[in-house]
Amino acid sequence: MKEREVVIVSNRLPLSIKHDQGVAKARRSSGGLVTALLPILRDKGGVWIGNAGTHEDEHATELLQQEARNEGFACVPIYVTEQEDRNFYEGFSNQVLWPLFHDFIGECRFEPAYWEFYRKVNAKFADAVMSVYRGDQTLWVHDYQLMHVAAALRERGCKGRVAFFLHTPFPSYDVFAKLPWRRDLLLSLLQYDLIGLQTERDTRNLVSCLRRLVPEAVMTSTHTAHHVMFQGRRIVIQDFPISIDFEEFAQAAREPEVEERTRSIIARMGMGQMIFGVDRQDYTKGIPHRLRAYGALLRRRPDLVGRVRLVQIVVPSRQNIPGYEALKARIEHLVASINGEFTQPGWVPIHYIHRSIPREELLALYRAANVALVTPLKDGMNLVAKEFCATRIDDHGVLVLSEFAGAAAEMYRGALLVNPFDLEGVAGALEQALEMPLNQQQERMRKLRRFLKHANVHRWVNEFMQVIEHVNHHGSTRSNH
Ligand code: GDG
Repeated sequence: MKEREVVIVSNRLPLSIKHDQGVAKARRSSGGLVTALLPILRDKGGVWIGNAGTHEDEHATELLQQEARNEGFACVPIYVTEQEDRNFYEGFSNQVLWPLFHDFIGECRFEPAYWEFYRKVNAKFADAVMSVYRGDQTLWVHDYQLMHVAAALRERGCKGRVAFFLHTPFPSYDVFAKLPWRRDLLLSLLQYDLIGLQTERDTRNLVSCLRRLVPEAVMTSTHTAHHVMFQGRRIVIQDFPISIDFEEFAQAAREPEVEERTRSIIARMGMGQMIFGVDRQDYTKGIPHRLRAYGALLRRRPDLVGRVRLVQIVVPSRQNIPGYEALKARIEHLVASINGEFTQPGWVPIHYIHRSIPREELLALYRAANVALVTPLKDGMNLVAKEFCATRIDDHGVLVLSEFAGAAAEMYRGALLVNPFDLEGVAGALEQALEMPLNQQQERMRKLRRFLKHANVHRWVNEFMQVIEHVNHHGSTRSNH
């Protein structure tokens, strides 16, 4: 039997236009999702649909399509207007769904126009899907920006398999219930045949929201999945914890350039130890809490002054959205105040880098760190935690991980789990990590690496694809699922 082709739909295309000395060029973006999905598109054949990230432009379309062909797949770029971008992306996606799904109700702006544009732009994505849809492809839509695409597809007569994966957490009923369009959004979601979430916590939350808000849906559960019968269709809800390309990271960590940069970082650190953090500039990542916990550590352990450093990278993100700039000011105020309190000639406690760094430098920092400090207040998964372990080919280093990151559900045996709101608790875990004997570090790191080697992103894609393949056009699955 010929394999079904795949259509991937995500907010952004895995390609972008860069200007090199005034000449526009299309480049493939790096990132785990792209690495994981490209082999599937190449093997089965398929199309990637997403926002081009530029203004509508025939030349851009040509460049993007040419570059996609070079990479072995096809693409359909979508162009959104400034007004659509403001209301759909900056508005509903990032000032309603993103904060709500991360329990930041105070950051939510429930503007009716946002919801209207969200559906309108999701319908634009659905139109692009219909332009390539022949009735037999598997459609796989990604993330919180596109929860309404299946509903728009159904309105356009699409009866095929449509799957969705949410990269963020799904909140508990008490939080979700604040959304003015709570039932409408769930009804949109129920137009998918398969809804994949990061963790069991998220599937449980979605199921309990459905129970309360869509009581006419009939729910049953097996040990692997939840099934919802709704309007004569069966929808599958299942957790698929996303991962990274473990082998690729482990191999890249061995590259001579990374080795060289690692040696150079360690040499510059002298005899001291290094704690490392890297995050997008986002209030969900808990950067101010982390800085305060590190300050608390230095205050309670004056002997560490001069002997430990925190290297914190903050990558600028979503700068047009209120709240993100204020966060930058808050972080910088804390860095200045902690550095002001503890700096000594020749030693600065926090090395703060506010920009993105090249991948080789990131890998070298992972390798040179004694401790990775990954303390989001809430996170769908958190790939940094997994990347840190994959690059530790020496089996050294300690991962201090927030219990509110999806990754904690899988990595709790090897990491030191913390509540990021408990500053003294995080300071205590840092002390434990900095003092952990090498043999204990190795024991923990080996456990984590063994797990990640197996639970890698290729397995994630294959498992997801297998479940979609078993979901029939009416959304039911074969009895073995
Ligand atoms: C969403 C969910 C979920 C970061 N700084 C640099 C850099 N990075 C790379 C990291 C990592 C990625 O960015 C960040 O991934 P996360 O998973 O930590 O976070 P989100 O961007 O919020 O992603 C999240 C994920 O989707 C996947 O489902 O895990 O919960 O929020 O890969 O390495 N890369 C380079 N330079 C940097 O400065 N080269």
